[in-house]
Amino acid sequence: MLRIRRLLCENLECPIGLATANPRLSWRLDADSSQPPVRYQVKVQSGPEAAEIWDSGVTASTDFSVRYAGPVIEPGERAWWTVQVWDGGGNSAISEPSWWEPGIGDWGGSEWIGNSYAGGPRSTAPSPYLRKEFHLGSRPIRARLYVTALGLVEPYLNGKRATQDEFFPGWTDYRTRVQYRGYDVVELLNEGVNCIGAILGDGWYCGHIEWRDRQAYGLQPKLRARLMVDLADGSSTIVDSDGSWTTSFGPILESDMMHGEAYDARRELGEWCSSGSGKGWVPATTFEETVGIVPAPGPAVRVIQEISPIGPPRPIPQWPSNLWIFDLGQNMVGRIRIKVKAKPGLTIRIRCTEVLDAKGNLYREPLRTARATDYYTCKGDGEEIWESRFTFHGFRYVEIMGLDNKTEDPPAVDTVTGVVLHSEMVATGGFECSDPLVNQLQSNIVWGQKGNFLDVPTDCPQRDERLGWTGDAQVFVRTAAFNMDVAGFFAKWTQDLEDSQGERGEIPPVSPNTGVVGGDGGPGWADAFLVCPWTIARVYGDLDLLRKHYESMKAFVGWQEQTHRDFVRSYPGYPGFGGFGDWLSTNADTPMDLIGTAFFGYSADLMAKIADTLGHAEDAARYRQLFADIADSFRRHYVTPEGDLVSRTQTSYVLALQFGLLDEATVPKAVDALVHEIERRGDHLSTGFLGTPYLAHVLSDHGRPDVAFRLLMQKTYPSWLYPVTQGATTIWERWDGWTHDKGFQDAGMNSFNHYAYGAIGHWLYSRVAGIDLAEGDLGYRHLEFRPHVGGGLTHASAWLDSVAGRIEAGWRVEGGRFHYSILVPPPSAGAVYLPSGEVLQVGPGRHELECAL
Ligand code: RAM
Repeated sequence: MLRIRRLLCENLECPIGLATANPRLSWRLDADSSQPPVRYQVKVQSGPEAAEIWDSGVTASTDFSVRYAGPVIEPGERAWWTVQVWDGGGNSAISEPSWWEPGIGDWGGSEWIGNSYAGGPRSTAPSPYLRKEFHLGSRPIRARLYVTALGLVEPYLNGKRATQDEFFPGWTDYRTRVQYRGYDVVELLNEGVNCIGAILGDGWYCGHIEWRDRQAYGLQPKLRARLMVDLADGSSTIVDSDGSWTTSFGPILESDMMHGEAYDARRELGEWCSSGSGKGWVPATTFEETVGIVPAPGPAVRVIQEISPIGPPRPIPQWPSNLWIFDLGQNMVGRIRIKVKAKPGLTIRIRCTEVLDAKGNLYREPLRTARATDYYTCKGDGEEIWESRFTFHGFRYVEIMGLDNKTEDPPAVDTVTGVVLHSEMVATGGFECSDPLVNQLQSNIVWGQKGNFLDVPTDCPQRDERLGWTGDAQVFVRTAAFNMDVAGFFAKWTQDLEDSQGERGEIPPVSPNTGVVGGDGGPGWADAFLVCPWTIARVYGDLDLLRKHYESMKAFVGWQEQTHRDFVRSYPGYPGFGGFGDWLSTNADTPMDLIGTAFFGYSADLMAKIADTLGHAEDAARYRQLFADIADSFRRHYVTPEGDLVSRTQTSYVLALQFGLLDEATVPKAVDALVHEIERRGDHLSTGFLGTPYLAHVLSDHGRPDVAFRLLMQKTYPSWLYPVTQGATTIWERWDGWTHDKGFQDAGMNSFNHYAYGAIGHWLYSRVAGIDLAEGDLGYRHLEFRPHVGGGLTHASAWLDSVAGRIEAGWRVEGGRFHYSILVPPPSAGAVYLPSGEVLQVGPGRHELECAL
């Protein structure tokens, strides 16, 4: 049986607003036969029942995508499409219809509008409300709201939210571009008087970002909107944001991403977005802005799930009323919803942290200047349910102040709910094994991803930072692409990277650029500009991202070509940034220039592969030569005549081996030296952000999976499982964020939700369970199954809904024999590297294999 699921248009489900008139339409197959797809046909119509406007024709191909090449679709018109697929066994399936709509290029008479009051760099302003009434002469039959904001916006029509998107329109460098989306809002409109409204928030645009004052990009939030309505009488109406709108402040006294939201329910505006309301509102202010408005290429942020406290709250006795601490049992990112009953005018203070201190109080120091505090002032008219709108926190523990419950009468468990928010990404993979601590590690990795993929990939979600740190993202992207479908998410962020590129080609340490942390990000950070899109292209088989950014990627390598000295990067006096080194390594400093040169080699190698993939043979040859020159230089500078490295840190060996910088004779020596260095530390790693992601790979790929497993199963720090043994539910920034002997690490930098070290997830999927892409493969057509047994595990398995279809790999050890069950999707084939050393070629379908151990 063949079934088609998930129809995507440019990585999005049913988008309204696209940057191209010829979008790439793609589909995913479920197949329980092993017959590969052999033909497809995509048909596009102007309505579910309407005439056909384009037909790809029956195309002999195993591809899962095609670029639309039909007539131009006009804004507001919906192109409906279906795909039919035939497999080699004569089965065929037709998809359910899906659709897309182009956006608008022309924002007509709409203007940027907002409230004139902006607060200052250190004083916040309330969140403005905006509204306008308009009349529709007959029944609306089609209506689209195109909307964006500098800041954040929650758009309304006739008192109802026009979308469930959150933190919209996300974070871009607002000096360059801001994203918009279109929404189908016909159901929200009616004949006669209607009202359009919006609530604006500061967001990344003018609230606090990182550790700086407010107003990094602009002074106050602004709305831009176009509502286009077709009516039953054949006429149409456009409602633009302009000076005819009115504005007022309401209950949101302040809302800041770092500091929290203050809401006075007594100031609620009632039915502010319905006809006849809005008395006393003042005209909106119009603003001139030059920012480019572009369709959002990635998924929207949504409420994804809710978490209830694991038990009744614990009191912290205090006069005049107790504090109550709720434990959600999971470190999470999002909002706090409260349900309270209190006197009018009573203010509830809601604070949160990731961890508690030794006395059981909130441990707030690691938040640095982020107050992460919400205030809710009650109306006092019965049960009140509230959650913030424009702020998010990273937390497990929630402290409520203001309730007058006595110690023996705690507030109900459902006084607090954790509302999890992140960019909407479908779960595509899972890993599970016989060790509960490793399973918890996998869960922590996934929660690190949930917590830090809120429109941009951030280092951490809680303290006054939350930046798109390039290094962190590049080490984690491969793991992320196992756990969830991140194609759209990284397509968007790759654009952010390009936007932040400097004139000389350099890529900064954070993106979007905040204007402060600019310049060159240095080795292992700036390289995200190659690593991320290359990873996305490999995993999703989509070359468009590479094509789109190819010239800018070349410019990035060009900058390194201009600044090296004898192919060494980050030498003393280097004109760029020497780098952050092997950030947060443990008593093991790897020289900057060694790291720099290794990453320069990696860049050249990636660029050669990218050029090859895109068919730019000359470029590819040039980059291959560059790689050879760098590797040669690396050997001259960093390999001793005896064949050891001049720097004997684990990271030095790991980078040299991982990036293929050593000659054949040196490789075994480097592996031995690496193992020796690990054993010298009692089977502990000393690697930081740059060495850790490759450490286990290097060991298992050079015949020492045993050592990799010893590191994986290590329970004393530094190790992956140490935090797990301490009850961690997310990945910590530091191996020793908290230890029995020393307590908490330096509060100046001690996040408990930092996904970087979660990059071990890639190894769990690809070297423990064994699912990986073969070298040179795009989109899981050529698989490699490389299961490794060790660590006392008796079974391990993983699944992946790849673009080629479902892949599974699971093993168990029984009576000294290794049993391996794998599923290869219909269009793919693979090689299985059994632990016995045997290599088998497999085709589509389920295979049960076994060997002696
Ligand atoms: C820290 C960030 C991030 C890291 C940089 C170098 O402040 O949290 O994880 O990439 O520094």
